[in-house]
Formats: sequence, structure tokens, C-alpha cells
Amino acid sequence: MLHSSETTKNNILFIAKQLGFFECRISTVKRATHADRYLDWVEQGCAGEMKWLERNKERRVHPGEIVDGAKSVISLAYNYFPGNDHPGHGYKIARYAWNVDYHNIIEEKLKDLDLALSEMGGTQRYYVDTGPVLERDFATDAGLGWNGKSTVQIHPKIGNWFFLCELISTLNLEADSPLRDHCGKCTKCIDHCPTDAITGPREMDARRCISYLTIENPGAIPLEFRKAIGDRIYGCDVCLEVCPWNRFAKLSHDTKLHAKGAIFEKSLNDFLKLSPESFNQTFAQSPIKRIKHPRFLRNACVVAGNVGSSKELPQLKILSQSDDPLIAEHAQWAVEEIETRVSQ
Ligand code: B12
Ligand code: SF4
Ligand code: SF4
Repeated sequence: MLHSSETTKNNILFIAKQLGFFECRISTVKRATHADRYLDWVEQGCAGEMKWLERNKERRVHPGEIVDGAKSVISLAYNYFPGNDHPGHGYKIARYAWNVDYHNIIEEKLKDLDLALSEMGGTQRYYVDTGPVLERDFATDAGLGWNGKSTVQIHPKIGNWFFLCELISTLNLEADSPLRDHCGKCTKCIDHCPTDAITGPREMDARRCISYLTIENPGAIPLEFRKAIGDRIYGCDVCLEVCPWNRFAKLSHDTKLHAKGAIFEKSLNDFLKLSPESFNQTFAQSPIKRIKHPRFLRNACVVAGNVGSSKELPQLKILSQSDDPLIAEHAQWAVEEIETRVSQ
């Protein structure tokens, strides 16, 4: 039986809006529509070193495995768009990481929504990003947006600069209808991806994606991708930036997600000089802290090798003597790239 349907649903939508979510849509608990695509994707090794995507496969494809008696998935969108103009000098950071870690911001809001749903008689689990849920599949089913050819979920009113999260609830709520796919003949995201990571419409080889290479990948960045990384020190926004639906993007109301001055006042050379302590201090509340100092220096070396000048050479030469082989090798690579460039 549907839970005193319309009033309950309207109340949930109202609370979600009050909490600052841009969109809230509902789908029915079932095996994920594209579960087999995900299972094949993992089987083919597309997840690379993200071994956590290979665990809990049965839970990930079915929210009913997470909450006993679950009936509804409530998918939510949180707009993070911090503007088009990139701050900083000589490097780029993916927009989602320009300031405070969104996991912390959104979890607080989900906790409040969970409380409200509990008072309506529901039992919930909620997740943002890190839970065993195919978030985009359920958002697509709920008609929150559609999955673009980039695999990124697009909302017709704000484009693709938003996070997804969801509550899996025992409340039996009326499901919303899916939207039509509005990518049409466009292939901009596929054409512009610097590393050809989007191997076909809605197909991605994470091992080639700059977001994976600079964030999730724990080891050396393969030589074949270093040049294509260009000036991207953390994550990549190319397939989002080129999407025509972003002409509708609206600045996020949440200033905790707008660019943080204390990060962007730093130059590439400043980043290369960060000690472990100053790294932790600079990125204290940022998602960048998660990759830790050595991986960040690794990335900074690649960017310096691509766009740096003789100004970065002294610090790179110091780093090339590092006890950490990951840093030493990337710094040495950068030294050689810059020296070849300046001698030409
Ligand atoms: C692993 C992961 C990555 C990996 C792999 C990306 C990928 N495309 O799979 C890497 C590290 C590369 C990555 C990069 C980024 N990520 Co990420 N990532 C995830 C994570 C944790 C799991 C995704 C996953 O399960 N991948 C496996 C594949 C098979 O699943 P999928 O891409 O979701 O595909 C399913 C859907 O597309 C579904 N589907 C839905 N609708 C339709 C329609 C059709 C027709 C078809 C065929 C399929 C289909 O079928 C697939 C199988 O179920 C999710 C959070 C989560 N728990 O879902 C965030 C998430 C997808 N990432 C997010 C973001 C913001 C990013 C970046 C933009 C960050 C950046 N700027 O650097 C980039 C974008 C790169 C890109 N083009 O996808 C957001 C996306 C929000 C949105 N609006 O879509 C998420 C949802 C996190 C969040 N909670 O907000 N990410
Ligand atoms: S985030 Fe960058 S590298 Fe990854 S798929 Fe998009 S454009 Fe390609
Ligand atoms: S760039 Fe074009 S093909 Fe890619 S997601 Fe946007 S509309 Fe779809």
C-alpha cells in the first residue's frame, strides 16, 4: 500500500527544498536498471585500482539488500556550481573541490531528512557518493535528470554541476517518471575528453580518466597520460565544461562551495613547496586532503612538467632527491620536460 501518498511526498519535497537541495525525486526499490552494465564494467577491469567498487556487488545493484523492507529510493541533487572562471595561477582544480568537502555538508542535511522521514514512520539509510549505491541509475529512474553521454547526470534546469545523494527508505512512496534523454546528436564530451576515457556514449574506462588518474590512482601516473593531464592538478571538468546544458547552470547558493581564497592564492611553485603539515593545513576541510601529501605532490610535478618554467626547476630538483620514489620519479620527469622546453 502506498504511504498516505501525496501529502507525505509533498512534505518530503518541502523539507528537501528547505535544506537547500535543488531537486528531489523518487523511484521504487528494485534491482538497478543497468546493473548488468555495472557488473560487466567491473569484470572488464574498468574500475582500475578502485577495488571497493568490486566489493558488495549484490548490495550495490539492489538497495533492498541494504535496508530490510526498503520500498523507495529518494534521490536528491545539490547544486555546487561555483562559477565558470577558474581562479588560481598555472593549474586547475575540479570545481567540486574548490572549497569545503561536500560529503560533510550534505551528510548533515541527509541526517535531518532522515529524522523527518523517521517521524513519518520510515526507516532509512542515506548516502552521498561513498555508499554501495549506483546513484546515477536511481536518479535516472526517478527522472531527476538523465545520464549524459559523458555518464554524468544532467538536470534540464541546471546542467551537470551537482552532487547526487539518496535515502533508501521503507516508506512506500509514489515513484516519479523518468525523463527523456536530451543529448540528441551532441558528442562534445566524447570529442573533447583529453584522454579518450569516454569510450562510447555512456561508457567510461575509469583507468583513462584524469579524475581517476589524479585522485583515485595510488601509484605512478602512466607516461602515456601525463601530457594530456595538462594543468589539471586535481580532477577534471572538461566533459562537464563543454556540455551545452550548462548554459542553464546557476551559481550555488552555498558559499562553502565557492572558491576558497586561501587555496587559490597559492601558485604552482607554492604547491611544490608544501610540507606535509602545510598541505594538511591548506586543505584541512577540502576533499583534496583525502589524496594526502605525496599524491598531491605527484600531481603537482606532472602539471609543472607540462606547463612549468625555469621558475619551478629549483624546487623540482629538490623533490627529485626525495626518499619517496613516487615523488622523486615524477619530479625528475618534470625536470626533464622543462629543460627540454627551455632549451628549444
Ligand atoms: C567511481 C566513481 C568515479 C570514477 C568512475 C566514473 C564513472 N563514470 O564510472 C571516476 C574516478 C573516474 C569518477 C570521476 C568523476 N566523478 Co565520480 N563517482 C564514482 C562513484 C563513486 C561510483 C560510480 C560508478 O558506480 N561507476 C560505475 C559505472 C558503471 O556506473 P555509472 O557511471 O554510475 O553508470 C551507471 C549509470 O550510468 C547507469 N545509467 C543511468 N542512466 C543510464 C541511461 C542509459 C541509457 C544507460 C545505458 C545507463 C544509465 O548505468 C550504469 C550502471 O549502473 C559515484 C558515486 C556513486 N556511488 O554512484 C561518483 C559520481 C558518479 N562522481 C561524480 C562526479 C562529480 C565526478 C567527476 C565530475 C569529478 C571531477 N570533476 O573530477 C568526474 C566525472 C567523470 C565522468 N565522466 O564520469 C558525481 C556525479 C554527479 C552527477 N551529476 O552525475 C557522483 C554521482 C558522486 C556524487 N554523489 O555526486 N567518478
Ligand atoms: S573527467 Fe576529464 S578525463 Fe574524465 S571523462 Fe571527463 S573529460 Fe575525460
Ligand atoms: S556534452 Fe553533449 S553528449 Fe555530452 S552529456 Fe552534454 S549534451 Fe550529452
